[in-house]
Amino acid sequence: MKIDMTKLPLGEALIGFVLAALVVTFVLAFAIGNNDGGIGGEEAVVEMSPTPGPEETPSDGGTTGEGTVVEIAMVPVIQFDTTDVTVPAGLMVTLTADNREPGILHNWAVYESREVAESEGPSAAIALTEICVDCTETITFEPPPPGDYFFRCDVHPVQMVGTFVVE
Ligand SMILES: [Cu+2]
Repeated sequence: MKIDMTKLPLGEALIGFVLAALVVTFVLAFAIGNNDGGIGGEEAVVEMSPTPGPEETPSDGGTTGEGTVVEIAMVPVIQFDTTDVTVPAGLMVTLTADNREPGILHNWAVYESREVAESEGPSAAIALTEICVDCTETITFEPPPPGDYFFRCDVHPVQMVGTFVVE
């Protein structure tokens, strides 16, 4: 029993020594490794580059990727529902003229000016729809350079007039 009592602490002391040595070795190795890393290593820089994605389509009021959409109606009594049509320059215009006045011939025609319309008539129109009754006409045209223009119904050139603005 006495031998066992003395052996046990000795064994524990040995194990403790070995463990301590291992710990010291490990700590030293870790510290050296850390130093090596510190000397040779540089801070990792993660560059945030914008991810290339699908280009966003600019949204312009009243326009689509294909151009500008305009709707105008002829309504009782012998009038357009608006006297001002404004479109951006450089975009094709798709204009729909909706004749909602039963039994009455109308069209929509845009001219350089009222004077040109009155002196030269529909042959001088920059763009125009067919004269028709109870109908809807759609035309596509390239707008003239920025400026103020004149539109009318060729059948009712006094009552049905307005301003076409390209800006
Ligand atoms: Cu008319």
